[in-house]
Amino acid sequence: MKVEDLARPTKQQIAWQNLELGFYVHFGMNTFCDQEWGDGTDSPKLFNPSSFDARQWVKVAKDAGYKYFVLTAKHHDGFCLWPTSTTNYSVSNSLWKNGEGDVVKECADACKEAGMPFGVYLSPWDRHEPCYENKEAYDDFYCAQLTELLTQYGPIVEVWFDGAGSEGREYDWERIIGIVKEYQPDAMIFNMGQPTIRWVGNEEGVAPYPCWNTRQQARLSMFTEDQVHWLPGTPEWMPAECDVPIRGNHWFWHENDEDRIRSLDELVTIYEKSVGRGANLLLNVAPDDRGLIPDADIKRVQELSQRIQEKYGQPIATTSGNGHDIIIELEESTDVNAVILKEQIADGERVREYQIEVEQQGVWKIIAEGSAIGHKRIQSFSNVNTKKVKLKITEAVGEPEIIEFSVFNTEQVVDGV
Ligand code: FUL
Repeated sequence: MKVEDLARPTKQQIAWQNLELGFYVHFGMNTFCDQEWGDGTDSPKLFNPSSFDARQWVKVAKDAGYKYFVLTAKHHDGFCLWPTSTTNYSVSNSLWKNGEGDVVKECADACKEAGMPFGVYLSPWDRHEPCYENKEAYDDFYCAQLTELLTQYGPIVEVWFDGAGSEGREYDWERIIGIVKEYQPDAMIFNMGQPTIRWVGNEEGVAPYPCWNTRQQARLSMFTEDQVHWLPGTPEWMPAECDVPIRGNHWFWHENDEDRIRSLDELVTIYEKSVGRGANLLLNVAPDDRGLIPDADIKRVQELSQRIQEKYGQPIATTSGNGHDIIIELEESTDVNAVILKEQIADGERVREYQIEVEQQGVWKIIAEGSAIGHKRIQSFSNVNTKKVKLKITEAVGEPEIIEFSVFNTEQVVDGV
């Protein structure tokens, strides 16, 4: 392959990849019905959070270092969290705020105040809407909903098109994508139509390695092995997003369910296997039926952010540069056990194979190897004592451009963090 043939990101994709960590919020009718997939028959009167506070949600995210926020404006049950003109099945018919409330607006406003990019999830599959059976009528309906969301709530960072339930169903993607491009041209489009970002292929928060930033192997949903059918003009460069709920297999809140909260170690591993493999991590933390994120989830979110800081907040040494061999010389012999690598993705994924070497008694020794670097690669290895660490790129397309090569000892407790 020639360097000019490498796929390259748009500046919007680069900006999105730099966000790395997203906060996903599943909230809606299911929150009040102890279920994950409502069938669209639950009464809107059931939606009635007693202490709803979108600012609390955004604060939890912001304080823990999340850089974007995605809300389920409508899940598969069809219940809309904003006062839409398209259906009565919405907050307008609930008891919450006497039907005057708007969850989407409160989230968008809280995000704006916090400087947090805001995104929306709008399920194509709709189990409530009677016109879902009629393709043309539902395309109109869905496009009207999307237009409301993309025109009334300020800038949107990402539109999350969930493939679940839509296996085998055709929507008017040309028209849907046209709406996104018209009203939110900078928004990322998740996995359907003419996407700019793709689903990683599981709900465990784990990217395979290597996770090249190209379109191969994308799938529509958990329920089919089929690849997604995308419109012509879909870009070659297509970074992955790893979505995962903090409570195992539960996207929505359920009572007495705290024992599903993933352990800190599991979450750290998820971070290392998502962000550490060049994907974004979209961690779902669900508010309860009061409309608040429960303390137990907040505690775990905070612990995770602290652990990430402790491990990767402060490198022993860092450098950058172009070429096939990049060496870091430490001030003294030190125990090291991890590196972070980043390449200049604007110029494509040039690195195809690399090794990490350390010098011991004047001899270079290979201690780790890999292929993709892309936006970010976190790689751990057994503790090794050395004064010199080398990134040796053994296969590349064109000249490698490394914008970060950092060395860590992740077992060392960093003062003051
Ligand atoms: C899936 C859905 O079916 C789940 O309920 C959840 O919304 C997840 C993010 O995507 O496809």
